[in-house]
Amino acid sequence: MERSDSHSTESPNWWQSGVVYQIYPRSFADSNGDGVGDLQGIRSRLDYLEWLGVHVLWLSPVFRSPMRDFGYDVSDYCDIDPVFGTLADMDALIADCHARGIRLMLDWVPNHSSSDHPWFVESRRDRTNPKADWYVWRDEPVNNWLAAFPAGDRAWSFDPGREQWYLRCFLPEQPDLNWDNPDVEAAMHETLRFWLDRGVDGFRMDVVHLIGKQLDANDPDTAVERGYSHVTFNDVPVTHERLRGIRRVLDSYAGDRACVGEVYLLDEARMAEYYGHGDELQLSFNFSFLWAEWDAAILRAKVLATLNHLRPRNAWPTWVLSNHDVTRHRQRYGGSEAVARMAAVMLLTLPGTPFLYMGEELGLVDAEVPPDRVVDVDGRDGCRAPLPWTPTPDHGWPHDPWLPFVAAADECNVATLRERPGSVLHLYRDLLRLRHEHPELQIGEFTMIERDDNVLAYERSLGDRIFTIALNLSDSPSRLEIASDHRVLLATVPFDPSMPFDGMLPPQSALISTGT
Ligand code: TEU
Repeated sequence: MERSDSHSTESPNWWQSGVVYQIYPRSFADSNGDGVGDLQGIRSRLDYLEWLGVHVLWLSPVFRSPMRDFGYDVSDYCDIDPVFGTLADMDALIADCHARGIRLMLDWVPNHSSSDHPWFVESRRDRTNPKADWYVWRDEPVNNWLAAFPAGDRAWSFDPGREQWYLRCFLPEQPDLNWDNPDVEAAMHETLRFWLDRGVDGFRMDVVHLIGKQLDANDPDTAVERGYSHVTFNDVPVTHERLRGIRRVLDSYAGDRACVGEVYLLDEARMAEYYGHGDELQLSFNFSFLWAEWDAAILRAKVLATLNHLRPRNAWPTWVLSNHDVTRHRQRYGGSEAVARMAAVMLLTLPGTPFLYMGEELGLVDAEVPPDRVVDVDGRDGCRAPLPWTPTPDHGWPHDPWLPFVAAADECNVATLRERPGSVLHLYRDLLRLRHEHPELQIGEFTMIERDDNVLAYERSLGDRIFTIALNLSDSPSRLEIASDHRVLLATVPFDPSMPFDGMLPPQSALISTGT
């Protein structure tokens, strides 16, 4: 058994002990019947989220936007898009969440704005206006970088007005802000203050590792030939200085305001740098883990690599398997409900903060989106399908939603699964409750149990109390060495809680046992 203790902490912060639930607002709940989810819709469903037991909400962007990237193209950082509601609705949502003890994080998009943002409208007018240097303008492209989308595009677009090229690591309508300009940095800090003053608890920060760039550094030719975008290569020292500036803004507020960065680097060592020395991001996503195969040896290696790089920095890990950009993990892992259940046990018991993506608690896979209903430039519509609330044909949506429902919505919906004890929804709820009740599962030491088969097993402990978590990813039963006083607390297959645990793990199952 190799010990690989995570650091523990006596009184964890909310962003360490909590579980974050990502809402993609367009697809969560529609209050006004326009087919798009909105803030009042979220307010009306807080009972459900409280019943489920999540403690933190992260909303994908709800700011004013022409929606070419469905909100990740912001035209006003300090207002709510009318499709989602009003500033008053946001104030009411913040108040409602806080009244229930739920924290609220918004999604801040610092690398680029919309081309409709007044800053860019002014910047592109000519080469001498006051905002001329707020975006990245050059007489010609100065590197070989590719944009994230449309796939294969150069990261530079020509503007016929200025007769110059501007950098855009995403759509042409998402010009990159020039963070080398201190006025841009100050203006972006103001946008944070705007929301912090209104009481939000923190931010998810979109591609935040892109706010520093070295324009004269080309990406590897081989990567460009294969069509890889610049996003996963961008990693330069100046970004860290800027993250410290952002952190100072957060820390100037009372109430433990926090951020989680979307650091899209597929390498744990480089990702770990973005925590700084307790003075940059409090949390960073871990995409290397998200993209790992469903294989015990691979998952074990990814977990240990993550902890090995974060532990020396006293940095707190995050675990995420699904979000609004990727095929849902149930589908990526082969599609069975057994796998969805095992993944839930893992996600909610690893040492660090778990991020759930709305609908994974229903065991959703992606929707099939017919070609005439495709709206996203990067093929991401399937994981953004509307959340089915009821088994009725409208699935609780007052109007046909903007994207089709998942095929299994008649079965996989909130109302049906809530009424069914033992459903995957109840499993998530039981896991959240167990985690909430037992500090061992939040801040306990972590010890990996080394094995040479397709079983992922580890312990979480505080003092004498030990929780053993085991996932048998194989198709045959497997035995776990276990102390004789262990009892099963939770399992993804039926079990008898009154019986001592004999150590046998059924195939394709996961369990949590405890003893002293
Ligand atoms: O995603 C960053 C990112 O790298 C993705 O574009 C990813 O490469 C792609 O989705 C894979 O298909 C963030 C947001 O999460 C995403 O929704 C935005 O489109 C993007 O930034 C631009 O803001």
